[in-house]
Amino acid sequence: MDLAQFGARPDGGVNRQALSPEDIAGRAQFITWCEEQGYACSSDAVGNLFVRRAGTDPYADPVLTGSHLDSQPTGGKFDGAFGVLAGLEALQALDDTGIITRRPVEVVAWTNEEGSRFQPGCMGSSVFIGATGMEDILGCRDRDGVLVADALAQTLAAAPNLPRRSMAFPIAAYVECHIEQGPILEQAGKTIGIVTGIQGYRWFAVEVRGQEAHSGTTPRRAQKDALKAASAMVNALETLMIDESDTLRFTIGRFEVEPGSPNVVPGRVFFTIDMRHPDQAVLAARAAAVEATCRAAAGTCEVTVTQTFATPPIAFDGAVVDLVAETADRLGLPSMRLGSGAGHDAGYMARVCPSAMIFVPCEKGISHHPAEFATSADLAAGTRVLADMLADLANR
Ligand code: HGY
Ligand code: MN
Ligand code: MN
Repeated sequence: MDLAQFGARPDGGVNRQALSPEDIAGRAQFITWCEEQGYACSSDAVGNLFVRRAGTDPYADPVLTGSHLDSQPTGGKFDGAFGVLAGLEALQALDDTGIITRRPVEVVAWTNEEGSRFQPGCMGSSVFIGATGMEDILGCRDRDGVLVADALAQTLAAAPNLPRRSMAFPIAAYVECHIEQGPILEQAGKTIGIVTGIQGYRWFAVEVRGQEAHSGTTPRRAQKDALKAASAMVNALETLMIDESDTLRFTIGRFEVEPGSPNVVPGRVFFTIDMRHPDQAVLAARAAAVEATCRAAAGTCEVTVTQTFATPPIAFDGAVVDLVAETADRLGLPSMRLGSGAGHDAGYMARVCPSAMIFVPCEKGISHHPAEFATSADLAAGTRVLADMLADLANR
């Protein structure tokens, strides 16, 4: 609730977009809470924040938990924030119970998980593991033309005393708490989601270029109307993405028309594609047809289709997934296994260390919306599973 004040929206939601002044302020508050608890904070070159609780062996690979502090522009209080603060709560629980671990335990707040202001998403975690290069992201711009390089420099400069941390350091295991962002747990009456994996997803950026013209004087057969071409592409894509089983996900979240004047034939349209599926073969086959589908509907306009984000379906580590299940059982919490429809930083961590996620229900499955809500009891239950798992994993 306190963190939600940073970027608070009048409708109860949160707008704390990556590397924004609101994100910078929220990060500073989080660091203050950590330092008040006596933990050392550090940051790597892409702004990932690390909070370390020492173990008896300072050289042992740490166990990590965490999530992200950035939000969607019309986000909720819990997406990302829960996982970061659950990590801090778990560290405090280890302190309160006097549990000593061999391995250090660290909480991480990954930079720009959402990919809303700057694409791609999971920017901090994918750069950390080396799946994306710094040079690939520093030149990304937001809608106002602001570079990641500049917004990142401002973010790092706002916490000048944070020691720098290397990237890709070895990690023993990673566990992330997150709200489900779907209705499955609530409908099944379960408190804990034992997340088995994350579906694959692809993002595309499509630019359609026509010709501005006078809406009154230009014959329609001579017009190169980028909006009408883009609309034809959207309808053709909708047909391409038909799936009677309703497993395939397809969203056009951004659709910009230029110059946006009532009496000028649109000369340019930019739109985004977000498509997802748990089966790599289905995802790859549909994604492979996107460009041709757009070209076929372009008419007299030009079109450029760029894939901006691609991550395959991933399965989490069986032993860590089973530990989520065993811990929930031991704590007497009703649980079930499920896959994640939403993407998470854990998807990248799974490429470098044994990883898993703990879900808790959110009301009606609403997320990426100001009405996003989870109960204190469910959030506390997820945090208890996390604290138990961290104590266990950090003594292996
Ligand atoms: O897009 C996603 O799935 C994540 O919630 N950012
Ligand atoms: Mn999230
Ligand atoms: Mn999200």
